[in-house]
Amino acid sequence: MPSITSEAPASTRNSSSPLTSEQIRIAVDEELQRTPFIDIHTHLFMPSLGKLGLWGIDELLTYHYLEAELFRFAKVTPDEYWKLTKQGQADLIWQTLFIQNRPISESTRGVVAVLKAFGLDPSAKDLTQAREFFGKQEVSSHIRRVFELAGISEAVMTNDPLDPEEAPLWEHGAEPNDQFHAVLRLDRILNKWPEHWQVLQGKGYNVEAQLGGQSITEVRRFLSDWVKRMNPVYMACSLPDTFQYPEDSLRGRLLKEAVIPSCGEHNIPLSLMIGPRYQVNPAIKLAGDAVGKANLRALEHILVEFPKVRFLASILSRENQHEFCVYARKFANLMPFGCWWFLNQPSIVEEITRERIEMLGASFIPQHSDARVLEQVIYKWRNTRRTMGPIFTNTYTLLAEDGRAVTREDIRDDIKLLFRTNFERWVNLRDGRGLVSAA
Ligand code: FIX
Ligand code: ZN
Repeated sequence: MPSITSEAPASTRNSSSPLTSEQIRIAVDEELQRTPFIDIHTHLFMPSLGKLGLWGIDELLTYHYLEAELFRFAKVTPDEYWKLTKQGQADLIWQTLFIQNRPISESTRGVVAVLKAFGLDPSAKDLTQAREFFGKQEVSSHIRRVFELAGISEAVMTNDPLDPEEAPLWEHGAEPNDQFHAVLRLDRILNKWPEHWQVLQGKGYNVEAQLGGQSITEVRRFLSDWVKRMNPVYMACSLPDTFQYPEDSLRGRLLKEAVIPSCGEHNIPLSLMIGPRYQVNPAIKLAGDAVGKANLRALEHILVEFPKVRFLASILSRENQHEFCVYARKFANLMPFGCWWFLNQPSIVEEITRERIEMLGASFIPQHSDARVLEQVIYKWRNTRRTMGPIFTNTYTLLAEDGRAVTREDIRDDIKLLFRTNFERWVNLRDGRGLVSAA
């Protein structure tokens, strides 16, 4: 597994001379390999958040993507599966998807790539060797090694201020880590206010079930308190495929009157992740979510109403991607990111990325991993680099054919823009300049 080298490849010495199409291909692959990416959306956790952080072979195998695939092959019912121990579940998935059948799906092949990256046997008849290896790892040094193998410098987390396990860790002062950035995730507030308003009330915020009285002011105070506590690079929420805006609803009011104004006040973006059809099959738990085509007029109305607020957005349905790309041409305060979840398949990543380059140039963020288990970043970013190589080679070959000489510097600068600087600027990370003036 190539790791990120600091020294530039020998052929970079003439980085400003025009490249032939074969040299373009080599330069693209080398610059993709040597540029450390920022992983802008994951479910990974910094070491001080303890057991929330998942890693090792049993967690890799019981990933909800693989659980969904297990139920297609094995006779086991979900009820029977959930009664197994974590190791029992992992053993069943290994035997079913990796021994009795061939690991040819994106997610099963990913586990093969991770085992290979650590020199473990991807054809082992059981998990003894893998469990022994991961059992010996110390989490902080393991994280550094995994990030190096994945070619990422840092990962952006998903942090839920209303998660009963996570919130106390922050309230007691979770130690920051320079390889992780926090995100204030607001699904419980925006999508499940009826079930959660009393948690805020119990923490001293004077809020009400129907958002009466001081509720909006108090939600904004809650958000400000958590911005101070977490120092998030952005706020985020996932919204269903049925999401409408404006909407005369608790969610509509919370977005319009509290969350988006708070992002403007704190000069941080709001990430809108639109399109899941939640829990179409609750029996398989996290694996039970599906996808639906969203009405992107909702996104359009938000962008028009809040021109001074910066938005990140990822849309889950493949059928929404073209209009999503057109919206990014209309609104400079919209930063499209990633090929999310069911879109993170090479065949679809290629289609989406090519149309984004054709319509947006290098003014978007091509990918995030959405990793839930630490070592997944190794295969998710390996696959991204493998898919992006031919796309960028084609892009620069066309530019050279149409008459503009292409240098290695051009390629390096665009890869850095796409996988680092666009995000750094958007969230004012380090000395980034916002691409859109702040509120
Ligand atoms: O809302 C989200 O952050 C989604 O990415 C997750 O809920 C989803 O389960 C996932 O991990 C997809 O890759
Ligand atoms: Zn996610």
